[in-house]
Amino acid sequence: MVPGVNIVLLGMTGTGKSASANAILGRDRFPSRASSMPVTTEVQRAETEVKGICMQVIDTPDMFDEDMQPSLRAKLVEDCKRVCGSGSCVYLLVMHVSRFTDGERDILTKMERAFGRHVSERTVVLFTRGEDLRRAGLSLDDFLRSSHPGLQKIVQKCGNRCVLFEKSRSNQSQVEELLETVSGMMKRERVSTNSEEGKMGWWPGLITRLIDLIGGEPWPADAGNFTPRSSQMEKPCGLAL
Ligand SMILES: Nc1nc2c(ncn2[C@@H]2O[C@H](COP(=O)(O)OP(=O)(O)OP(=O)(O)O)[C@@H](O)[C@H]2O)c(=O)[nH]1
Ligand SMILES: [Mg+2]
Repeated sequence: MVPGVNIVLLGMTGTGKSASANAILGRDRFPSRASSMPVTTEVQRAETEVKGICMQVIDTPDMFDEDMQPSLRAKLVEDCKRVCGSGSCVYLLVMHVSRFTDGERDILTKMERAFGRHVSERTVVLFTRGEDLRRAGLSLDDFLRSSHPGLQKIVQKCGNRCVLFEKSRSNQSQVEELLETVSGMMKRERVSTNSEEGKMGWWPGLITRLIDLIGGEPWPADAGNFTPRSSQMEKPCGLAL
């Protein structure tokens, strides 16, 4: 197995981070439910493998909640970084299409504070509740064109990388779209000679493998259904490329 990439899900409570993480994993690994209180309270991780690439999916609580104690936020950010280890990270900013809230206006600034000023270059905006758009006869592009300027700014800053998830759609096809977006993002980063990890040497190798493996072959029928061996569950994906 080729060691791997960290997929970190971030966003406000109730946006569907855990549901989306489960869709990526192809199994109900993380609790996800309707609730007036935050459901996820700790950073949690699980692994999956797609075409030989180990992906560590990292689900997080809403760590950008204004009411959260700064010390707790700092702990969650540290937990997240520790779980990621030295592995490459892709961030999914999870938002739902039904509302753009005040707390989300400066979410990228908060993400930059927590994970570094280049975080938006590695972020894909993942919109949930795609069925709400479908029912209204709107495409994601239609939605974005008429969306709040603050949301448009976030999407632009993330290189216009967006995907739409919905509960009733096949996980496989939406996860495939997501991974295509991720591999496109990594491809662009490969041509950038300024990337910090590029200078470290392992990032280009991983990107090449991701592009070759994800982009080059048809999607396997069992994608997302990988059940990690217990030893793999214990240790985060390394980067011994
Ligand atoms: N209809 C619909 N419901 C969704 C979708 N995605 C998530 N949900 C629902 O939204 C609710 C909240 O989802 P969670 O995955 O628990 O949200 P979360 O972001 O992990 O929330 P916290 O753990 O509290 O931060 C659940 O009832 C999900 O089933 C979607 O695409 N469509
Ligand atoms: Mg959750």
